[in-house]
Amino acid sequence: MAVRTIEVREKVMAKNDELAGEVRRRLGADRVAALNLVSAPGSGKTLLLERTLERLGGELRMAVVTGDVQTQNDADRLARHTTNLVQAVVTHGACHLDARQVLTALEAIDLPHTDLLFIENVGNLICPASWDLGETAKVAIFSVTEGEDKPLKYPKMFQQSRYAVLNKIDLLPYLPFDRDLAVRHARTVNPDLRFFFTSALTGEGLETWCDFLRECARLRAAP
Ligand SMILES: Nc1nc2c(ncn2[C@@H]2O[C@H](COP(=O)(O)OP(=O)(O)OP(=O)(O)O)[C@@H](O)[C@H]2O)c(=O)[nH]1
Ligand SMILES: [Mg+2]
Repeated sequence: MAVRTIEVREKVMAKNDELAGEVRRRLGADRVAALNLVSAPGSGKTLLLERTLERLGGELRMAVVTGDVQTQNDADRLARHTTNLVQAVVTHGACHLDARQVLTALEAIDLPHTDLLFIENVGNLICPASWDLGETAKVAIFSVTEGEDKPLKYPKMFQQSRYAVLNKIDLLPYLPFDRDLAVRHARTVNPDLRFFFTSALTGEGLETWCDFLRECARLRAAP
């Protein structure tokens, strides 16, 4: 019985990888850089994207796919900041997006006229790490209210990500959170992680984040 379960999972993952390859091919054909934002619930993915759309909307052509277990609240929030279509995927209980959902969402996006695609994954520190969506890179977001140990407790998320955003730094004066220790923990599991430090609330650090996105759009890749 156990062996059969593993076979099923392998088949599902193999199919997902095939579809992720197709997503990657389509994004590559139109030279669109795609960032898959992964994090625990509530670390600030949507607010960071809202601020990003506000700041870069006049400059870059950005599209968004958001995944939620239930409701399309995030898509509604994001749609207020862009005239581009925001694609909502409601997973009805699934704890991550999969490549088929992204491939379907791409059908409605004007890829030849898009520089950057953001995928806001379902808030979960475990499942999204295992699913390739055909993205250019994963960005792990964690916030100072979550504790410095999260990279050690959920290493796969940080190993699979090329970038990390430490968000809610406006709260640092009020919390016993050691920022250097958090970075050290993250680099223990992935020494190549490139870090951004942001407050999506106050705007601190967002210029560096936006410069990075400008570079992604210019290269049509993740630097
Ligand atoms: N103080 C502070 N609060 C923030 C910051 N970023 C987000 N928040 C707040 O944190 C809460 C969660 O933010 P969201 O943007 O909804 O987080 P999320 O990661 O998209 O959440 P899910 O999609 O549910 O996983 C909201 O109340 C935000 O206003 C920040 O930089 N500083
Ligand atoms: Mg969200």
